[in-house]
Amino acid sequence: MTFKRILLNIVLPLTAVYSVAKEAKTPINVFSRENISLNGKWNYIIDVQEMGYYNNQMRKTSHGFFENRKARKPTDLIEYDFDKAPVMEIPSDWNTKDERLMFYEGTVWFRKEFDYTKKEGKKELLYFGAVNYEAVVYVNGKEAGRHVGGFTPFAYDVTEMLHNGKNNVIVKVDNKRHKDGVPTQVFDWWNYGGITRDVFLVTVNNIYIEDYSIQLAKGNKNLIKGWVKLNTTVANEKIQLDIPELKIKRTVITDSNGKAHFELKAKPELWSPEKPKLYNVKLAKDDETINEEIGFRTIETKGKQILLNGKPVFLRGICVHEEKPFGKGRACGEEDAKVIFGWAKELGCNYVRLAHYPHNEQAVREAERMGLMVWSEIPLYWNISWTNNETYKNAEKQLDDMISRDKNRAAVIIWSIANETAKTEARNKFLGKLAETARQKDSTRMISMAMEVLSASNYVNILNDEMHKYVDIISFNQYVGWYRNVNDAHKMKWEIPYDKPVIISEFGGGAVYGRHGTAEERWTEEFQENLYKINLKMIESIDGLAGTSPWVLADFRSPRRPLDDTQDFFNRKGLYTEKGEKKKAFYIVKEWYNNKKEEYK
Ligand code: GCB
Repeated sequence: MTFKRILLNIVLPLTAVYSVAKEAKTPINVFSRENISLNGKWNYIIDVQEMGYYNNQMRKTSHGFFENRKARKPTDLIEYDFDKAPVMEIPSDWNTKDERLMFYEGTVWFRKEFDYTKKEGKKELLYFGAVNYEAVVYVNGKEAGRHVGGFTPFAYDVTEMLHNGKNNVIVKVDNKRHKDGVPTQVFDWWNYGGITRDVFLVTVNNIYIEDYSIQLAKGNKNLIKGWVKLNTTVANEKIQLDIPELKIKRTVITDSNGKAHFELKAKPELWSPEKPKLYNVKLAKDDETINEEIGFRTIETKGKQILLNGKPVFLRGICVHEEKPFGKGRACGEEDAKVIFGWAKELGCNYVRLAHYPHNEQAVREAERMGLMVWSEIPLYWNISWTNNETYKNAEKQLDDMISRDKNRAAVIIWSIANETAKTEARNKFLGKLAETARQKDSTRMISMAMEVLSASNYVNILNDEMHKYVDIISFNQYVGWYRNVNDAHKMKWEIPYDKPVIISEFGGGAVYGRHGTAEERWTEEFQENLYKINLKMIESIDGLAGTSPWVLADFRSPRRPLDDTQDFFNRKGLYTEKGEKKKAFYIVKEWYNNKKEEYK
């Protein structure tokens, strides 16, 4: 080897390391930090065969679309041009924004250009609220990182990749379904592709507050317990913690892990659906201040009861998909949440099951402000590859990111690890490990998962699931009246042999708004109304019933629902239509919830 070659061998890898971004732990509460929004207009190119990434031998192409090249001379051959490509408003799904993409599952490239001036002593974290399903992120032609999983945030430290003047971020987004993915190839909701949540450049100091946890200690109404963590393991750094309304002002000091633990005696007014009291909490380090809104409440189970702030509570819930009202695609942000949760409140809810994946952060914050308790779930749905270790890692990462993002939300009372998974040894092992991880991450909340009771011998439905050991709440979905015969409902008995609270996490049936007929005619509002009457009567007798979340708040898009003139690619089990029109069954549930409210006063 020549001297030059040896030198290159040493220098090249070093320059490569230097120019590549570091995956940063997603900074908590990006909304309250100094940031530059990269939302808005992005150019996009549809790339069915991924020719912007692979050559015709399916090897990585040497000139990918991430290079953002331009034809300079008339003889140049470059077969794409972001400047000429159409524009999409981000955040959004691509399916409802471009007719050609309604059913599309594949790759679309997005590009954002922006002006930037370097800031001395600051770091820039490129943050994505969510990209479905896989994202490869480039900054000025260099790869910053890649991320898998469509509903959780991620960030890269791109400080070294930015320069003064015009910069670009290019993202290769791929929403293809995979057998080993989370979720897998089959799921009953629309596989909206795109950059579906906010994109920010979050500006932080070199040493900054990366994360914190501030909640009541488990079961103790007078002790606030928590920690603050810096991005580096530096000791003796001071952080100011201020809760003015509680007259708390503290300086906490980091240990050698860059973390400061604290306990604060206080008598906060407790957060509840009736009075969702939130306190302004300030965390400051040097010239950076983060403003939080924190609610304080206790949540626990006692035998078959759920206790909120020490008192038995009935979860008057509804399942909700993250769909924009009026059929306009993936929901994101406060305004959408206000409408969606407004519908739930009108139904008389104090609780929402956010199905079947973590919803956007602003939605969870809005639920909290509106006084709705939250069940938050990861998309471990139906036929997961239980023996695949990569699948497990993916699931655990999504769980970890969900808990990490929303651990300060008083509204969140349940972490759900799965929905309707068939019982096998491998599944129990996978889910058992996941449940233990959830508990380790957060021992203050309840853990659950939607189990199943699919049939009954002699009309006795027995819930028999090994996972009962791992969960705090026994939840199951049942579809008597829709997938099972409605006439059997009054004969049904339910045996749930565990001393834990029971939630019916789903029940319901479909109806087309405005279609009328007899209670025997499927798809009519009368059919759905009758199904609800019969179900509510049936489930009243379930021992330990502590809550329900009927399926579902509003009609939502699903590729599994093609029946023309009835479904038209919408799951029609909504109590509302996607436009917010109320079906007859709405009033049945509303009345039942009114009664439950009185009962639990
Ligand atoms: C279920 C699933 C839910 C479906 C629903 C249905 O059990 O959990 O995601 O959409 O049934 O409508 O069949």
